[in-house]
Amino acid sequence: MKTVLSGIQPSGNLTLGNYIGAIKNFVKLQEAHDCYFMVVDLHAITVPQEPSSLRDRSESVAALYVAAGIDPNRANIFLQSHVPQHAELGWIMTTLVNMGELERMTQFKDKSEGKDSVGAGLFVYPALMAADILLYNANLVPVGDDQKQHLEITRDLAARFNHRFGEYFNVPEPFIPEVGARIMSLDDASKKMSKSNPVEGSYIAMLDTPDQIRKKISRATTDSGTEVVYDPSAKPEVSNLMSIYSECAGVSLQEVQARFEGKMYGAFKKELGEVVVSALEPLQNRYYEIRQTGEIHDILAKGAEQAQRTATQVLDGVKDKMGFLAPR
Ligand code: AQP
Repeated sequence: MKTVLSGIQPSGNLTLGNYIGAIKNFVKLQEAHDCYFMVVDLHAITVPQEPSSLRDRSESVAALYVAAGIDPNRANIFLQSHVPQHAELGWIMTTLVNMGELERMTQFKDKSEGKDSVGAGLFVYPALMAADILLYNANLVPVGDDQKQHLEITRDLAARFNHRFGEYFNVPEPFIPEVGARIMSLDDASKKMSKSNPVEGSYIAMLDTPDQIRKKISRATTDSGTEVVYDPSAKPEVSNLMSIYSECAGVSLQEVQARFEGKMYGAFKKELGEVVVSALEPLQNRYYEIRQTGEIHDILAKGAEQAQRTATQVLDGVKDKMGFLAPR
């Protein structure tokens, strides 16, 4: 059975982009794989976080996983900081990665742009991400399009380690969905929808109320045309909304186009609002139940315990291969 690993940062309110590009695939993958789904809180602190919101959001992301259909009896759900081996292997990977490789990362360029002071953690983020994946010897990593470059570094580091110290790691493959790998911002289709965007109207949060969802969609930027046609280069905004429709209603893009032939943007947006509300409502109800019962803490404790078992074994092997003297 193949091992799958992925994670989401508790760095804001999870968006429809995180749901479509990541969580929906996690749910599918758990059926036939050995899965590790983390809340990557150590990654979240690469940009400043307010302690009480970090705590609340970490619990919230884990509860959203379960509410969306990740079954804690099938997949390991845990917080990255509950498995200290991530930080330790992260350091080891930092010593294997080159500055030049890190300098090429577009996420670093985007997130550091215009800032006077940027933490070194943001720069070495890909080394920690490589550690996350290699710690479980994962074969498959479900990610959105935006994480492809980081996964490429992970593959290089796995191969570099194997070359230098002897065959040990699997070289992991990305698992990128064909539709929905990059859901774009509602106010600017040249940027991806992002939970840390300060403009609230730019994203739909998984926990937005029905009214907020309808309002945000009705205000989403569209071109001056009228036809609901899928053409990402000529009509990026409408095409993005069509991808959202397709993913939330479970129909193909061709079908979306056929449904709205001869109709105007207004009618399309109105129906899209309802489709998104219907997709998120059951998940939201389940989410609030989970938060109330507090069951998530037991789920996280069990997930961390299982994850630590594998992580300890893999990390011990790494240290042995590298020549660390084992404690007696
Ligand atoms: N807009 C998106 N479309 C498709 N997939 C997306 N993902 C994120 N945004 C989109 C996927 O969600 C997973 C978790 O992402 P992350 O929390 O590690 O950070 P990110 O990729 O940087 O996502 P955000 O929402 O933009 O977070 P912030 O604003 O905190 O940086 C990944 O699999 C990602 O591909």
